[in-house]
Order: sequence, then structure tokens, then C-alpha cells
Amino acid sequence: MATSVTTPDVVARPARQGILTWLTTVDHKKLGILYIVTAVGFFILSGLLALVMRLELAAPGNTLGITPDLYNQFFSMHGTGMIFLFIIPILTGFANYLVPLQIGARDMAFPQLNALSYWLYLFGGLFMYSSFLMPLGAAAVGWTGYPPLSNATFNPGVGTNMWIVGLQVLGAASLMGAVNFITTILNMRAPGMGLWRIPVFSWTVLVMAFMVLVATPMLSGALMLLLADRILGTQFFAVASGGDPVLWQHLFWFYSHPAVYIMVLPAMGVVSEVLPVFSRKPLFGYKAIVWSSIAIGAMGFTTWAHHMFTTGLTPVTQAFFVLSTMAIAVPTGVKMFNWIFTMIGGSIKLDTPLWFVIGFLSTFLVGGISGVFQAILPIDSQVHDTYWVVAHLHYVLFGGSVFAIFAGLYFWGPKLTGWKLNETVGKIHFWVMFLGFNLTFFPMHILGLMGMPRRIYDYSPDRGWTLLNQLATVGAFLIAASVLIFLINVVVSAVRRVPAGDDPWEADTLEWMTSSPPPEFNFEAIPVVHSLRPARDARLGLVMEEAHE
Ligand code: HAS
Ligand code: CU
Repeated sequence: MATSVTTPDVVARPARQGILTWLTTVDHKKLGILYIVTAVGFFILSGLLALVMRLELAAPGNTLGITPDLYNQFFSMHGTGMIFLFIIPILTGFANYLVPLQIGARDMAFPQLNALSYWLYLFGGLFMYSSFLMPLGAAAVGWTGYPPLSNATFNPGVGTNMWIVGLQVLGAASLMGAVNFITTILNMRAPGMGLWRIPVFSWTVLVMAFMVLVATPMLSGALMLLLADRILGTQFFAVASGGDPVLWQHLFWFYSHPAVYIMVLPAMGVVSEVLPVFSRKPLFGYKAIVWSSIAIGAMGFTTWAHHMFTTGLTPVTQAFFVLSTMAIAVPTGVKMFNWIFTMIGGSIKLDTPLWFVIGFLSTFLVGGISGVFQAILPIDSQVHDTYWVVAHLHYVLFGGSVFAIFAGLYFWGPKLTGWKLNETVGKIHFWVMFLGFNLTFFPMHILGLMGMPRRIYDYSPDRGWTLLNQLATVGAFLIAASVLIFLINVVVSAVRRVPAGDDPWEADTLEWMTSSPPPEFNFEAIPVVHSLRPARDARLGLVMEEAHE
């Protein structure tokens, strides 16, 4: 039955026209779109840096003639850009757009704060990237900024200071976002939506927000110390004066290991929303998926030193971090099996969003297994700082997060815009990206085992690394081509505007019960929720009503 409550508290906002609407908006949907579009911009920028690196590595010798220092700047800004300016913000954009709709709210709890988060993100990102224009260029310290490399002696450029300040600004934006998501999800759910009726994507956003709240202040503090070392002459990380560079690594990874789950949990949420819809079955083990997300959120804080096995930790500490790292495969495995069981026995509809989810499942599995493999201490001491780790991180971050992001764009795109993306082009996009991805990153496992260190701009021809590097470079250009195909799809679909309807996929959650795109206040009347699948209830309820009359 389509029951609803009306809300008298809706206050009309002053209407603005054109570009001003976007510059002044506090609407979670517009902010969500701004996040997504901005993040795609940074994705392209950071991807171009990667193409230059792949060209440089395509053959031994200084192929492009770029200086080693410029190469260092490129991989540092590539990593920083992809993580802090693309993956985290685009998932924040999804969360902004979807959480209020999924839980049946009219907006986020603090709309102005939400807008502030976005603008901090945009200008923090532009500020960081503009460091390329500084006399000594951008930060060349890796996305991890380890001292002594990141101290003022080795990297005196103002670009590194801008990198630090930029990260601080982004951290502030993340924290504001986290407070906003937590308040919204805990307090603003539609009537009838108890904790166990929150859609999985919103659940993963909730867990992610708590992780941000605990982890990000640690990074902010560490960055403060690093900046003080660089410009105030303090010696927190300087060995010669009794400081400790390994302290930086502890502080950095206490944030950045949870950050990898900050990047993958909402992606797992996307996967958990798409899979049941295209399997035409309810999600297998909803509660198990939620509990395993909470477990990942908590356990993510116990594993950080697996990035530091080679820094001379005591054997007991090493043993602890080996075990805690391996343990995290359990809740992740729980999810894997739940996703697979969701598909088994379903009537599978192989539309583009599902293809990207299959891409996620297969590649994330490879990345997860290589993670457990390198968590084994003697193995890590061999593969640490080689291309093996580069392969692992791309299998989980690109194969994981990025494939899920594209699944989400194809799935919710029609809701955001009112029109569908072209299916055929979408499938071509998927296959080119999937092949390109594996061609780029699979050979890196072998290169790592052959001993190729990460973060080098050249190698000698007698190492036998050339062919695999060439394959990786071809793969990288295939990935670039696939992104181009995606952009063309967006443009062509935007011109054609094939209407999608409110609920093009016959999905389950509340966002599909309002128009595409939704009205400013999301719902004409806030729906009352009777189950985990309110949109389906409404669909079937209407059918029953008609059948009765
Ligand atoms: Fe990782 C390095 C271990 C998940 C991202 N990781 C990185 C870096 C990034 C990253 C960015 O222990 C590089 C950072 C840098 O620049 O230096 N990672 C793991 C483990 C998991 C894991 C155990 N990583 C992720 C996710 C990421 C991410 C998710 C982003 C989205 N990672 C490491 C370690 C390093 C590391 C070392 C440091 C390496 C070094 O030396 O620098 C797990 O969460 C993965 C769990 C998932 C699965 C797949 C599904 C589970 C199933 C259950 C059965 C499987 C079992 C395992 C029982 C395992 C199906 C069997 C094991 C066999 C070996 C057969
Ligand atoms: Cu880690």
C-alpha cells in the first residue's frame, strides 16, 4: 500500500537562475553532481600524468626526456590526485546525492556545511595541482610523503608545502562530510526505516563516515608536524636531532590504511545495491553484509603497520600485524560469498552496471588475495617497494573502487539526469577498460617478482623488464581510450536524451520512488517504509490494487 506522511516543514528557498544556482546551492543533489563532475575532472588530470609515466617506462632509456625529479612529481601527484581528489570525493558525491534519497530525507542534516565541504574540496584540489606552477614544481615525495624525503633539505620546494596544506584542507572537508553523513543517517530516516532497513549503500557510508572521523585527525596532526619540521625548524622526524622518521610512517598509515577501506566500503555498497537488482533477487545475507562492513571498519584500525614490515618492528609487533591483516580477509570474504550467492539462482540481466560489478568482483578478488599473500612477512620483505605492490594496489583500488564507481554511474546516472546512458557503448566501455586494466596491471605482478622497484623513471635494458613494461603501456592507453568512450557516451546520451523514467531498472530502494531527476525536496510526500525493499513494495502494491478493482 502506498502510505505516506506529509511534512509541513518545507520552506521554499529563493530561486536563483543559471550558473548562480550551482555556485550558491546547498541542495545535496546539486552538490553531489558537483562532486562527481569535479572528481571526474581530477580523474582525467591524474590519468594524464599516468600516461606520461607509462610512456617514459615503455622502453629503457630516458624515452621522453623528462627529468627524474619531474617524474617524481608526476607519480606523487598521480597517486595523491587519484586517491584524495578522485576516488574519495566521487564516492562522497554518490553519498551526497543518494543517502538522503535512500533514507527518505529531504536533504542532508547540515546543507550549508555540505556546501562548505564541496568548496573546500574543489579549492584544496586546485591549490595542490597549481603547485606544478611553482619554481621547483609540485611535491615529489610520493603520496606517502615519507621523511626524510619530504623534509626541507631533500625537497625544499614550496610545492611540498602546498601539498601538505592542500591535504589539510581536504581533510577538513572530509571531516565535515563525515559529521554530516552520520547525523543525517542516524536522525533523518523516513518513518518505518529502522536500522535494519537502511539500504546497504547508506550503511557503508555510515561506517565510512565513522572511519573518517577516527582516522583523519591523525593525518591532520601528522601533516602539522611535517609542516612544522619544514618551515618552523622543529625536528619531529629528523634522526640527527633525536626525531624519528618511522613515527611519520605510524601516523601516516594509521590514517591511510583505514583510508583504503574508506575508499572501498562505499564501493562495496554500490556493488551490494546493483547485484540484487540485476539478479532479480533480494541481496543474500543483508545483515551479514552490514555486520561485515562494521567489522571491516573496526579491524581496519588494527593493521596499519603491514606497510612497515621492513622498518625494523619487533617480532611480536610484526606477528600481531601479520595476523590482524590476514584476519581482515574474513569479513571481506563474507561479502564475496554473499555477493556470489545473490547471483546464484537469480535471473541475471547483463546490463552495463552488472558488467562493471562483475569486473569489480573478479579483479578485487585478485587484489585481495595478493594482499593476503604479501601480508606474509617473509614474502613482504621480498616484494615491498616493488611493482608487486603497485599491482596489488591497482587491483583493489582500480579493479575495486573504480569499477564500482562506473557501475554506480551507469546505475544511478538515469536518476541524476533523467536519461539513460547508451547500453551498447557502455558495454564496449566496460570491455575496453577491463582488458586495458588487466593488460596494464597484471604484468606488474611479474615485474615485481623480477625485482623491479616502484618509483623509478628508468631501467636498464639487460634486466628483462622491457616487454612487460611495454604491455603495461599499451594497456594504459586502452584504459585511456575506454575513459574517452565513456565521455563520448555521456555527451551523445545527453544530446539524445532517451527518457529513463523514474525506475528504469525495477530497483528496490526509495530513490527510485521519486521522479528522475528528483524534485528539489526529493519526495512529494515522505514515504513510509514497511520493509527493506520499499520501492518493490510500492510496485507490487500498485499491481495488487489494480488486481482488486
Ligand atoms: Fe592492501 C599495500 C595487504 C586490501 C590498498 N594496499 C597497499 C597499498 C594500497 C593498498 C594503496 O600486508 C600500497 C600503499 C603504498 O603506496 O605503499 N591489502 C592487504 C590485505 C587486504 C588489502 C590483506 N589494500 C586493500 C584494499 C585496498 C588496498 C581493499 C584499497 C581499496 N596491502 C596489504 C599489504 C600492503 C598493502 C601487506 C603493504 C605491501 C608493502 O610491502 O608495501 C585485504 O583487505 C584483502 C581481503 C580480500 C580478499 C579477497 C576476498 C576474500 C575471500 C576469502 C577467502 C580468502 C582467503 C585468503 C582466506 C582476501 C574470497 C587466501 C590467501 C591466499 C594467499 C591464497
Ligand atoms: Cu594497508
